[in-house]
Amino acid sequence: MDLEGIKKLNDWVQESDNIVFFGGAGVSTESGIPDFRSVDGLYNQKWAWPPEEILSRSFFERNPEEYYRFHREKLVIEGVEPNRAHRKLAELEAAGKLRAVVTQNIDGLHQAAGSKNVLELHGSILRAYCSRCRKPYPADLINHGTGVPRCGCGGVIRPDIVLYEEPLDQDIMEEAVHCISRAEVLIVGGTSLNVYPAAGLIRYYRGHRLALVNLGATPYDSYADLVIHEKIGEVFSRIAV
Ligand code: CNA
Repeated sequence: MDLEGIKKLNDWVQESDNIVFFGGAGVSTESGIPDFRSVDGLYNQKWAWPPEEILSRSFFERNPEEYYRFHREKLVIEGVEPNRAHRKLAELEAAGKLRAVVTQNIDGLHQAAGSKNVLELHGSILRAYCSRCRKPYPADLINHGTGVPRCGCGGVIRPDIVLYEEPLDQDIMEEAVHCISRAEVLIVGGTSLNVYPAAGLIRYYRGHRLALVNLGATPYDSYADLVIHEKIGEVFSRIAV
């Protein structure tokens, strides 16, 4: 355990009331949701197409049946609960120390833990809408139904997530840039920093307290002021509020 690194991170957290967290799939692996790139992640499982192809806009339009088979089997995981990382982040926000959670995750676990200001760059599988008339639908309909769910207007109902080949929501991106560029401490965790444009958000940080908490190495390790290669839940369990 990198106790020295964790102590430094804890000191930074104690000294600041302007912390921003930016995270990805690795934040939820300790809740039992596989990430994409770890050895037992989605990219290393057998499936007829690579996940990034199934999760693309053109695939969804071409083959919604297969998309939904993957969606229900792999994206919807029953009975998951927030872990120590989600809960500590919510506590830090409630204590007035953390300004925002910027996440690439689509699982809603930050909100389930009590976080309020969550910027979901890639949307959420807990919301759905018609791809033709944009009427909102309860997520249960897509996550637990069978076949391809359709709206009364005939359009296919889709999850409110950003598929590959689709742009990110500009308002959410701008708010994320706003928070990150003004943050005193930026904690980046549980993300391989391989998926753009989200990964590029780190470049907007202007401070000198950028901490990277990730199991594996990332392309930004040399860019950070502190790198901790440990499980994020373990690390946050050692951070005081
Ligand atoms: P990724 O590319 O799968 O990378 C995850 C990173 O987390 C890897 O570098 C791992 O080493 C690291 N990691 C795994 N477990 C832990 C842990 N316990 N503690 C610390 N680090 C850990 O995922 P990214 O988020 O970087 O990629 C972005 C994609 C993945 C986004 O589009 C997400 O929507 C998508 N995704 C989301 C979820 C989810 O919502 N929970 C799950 C799987 C994929």
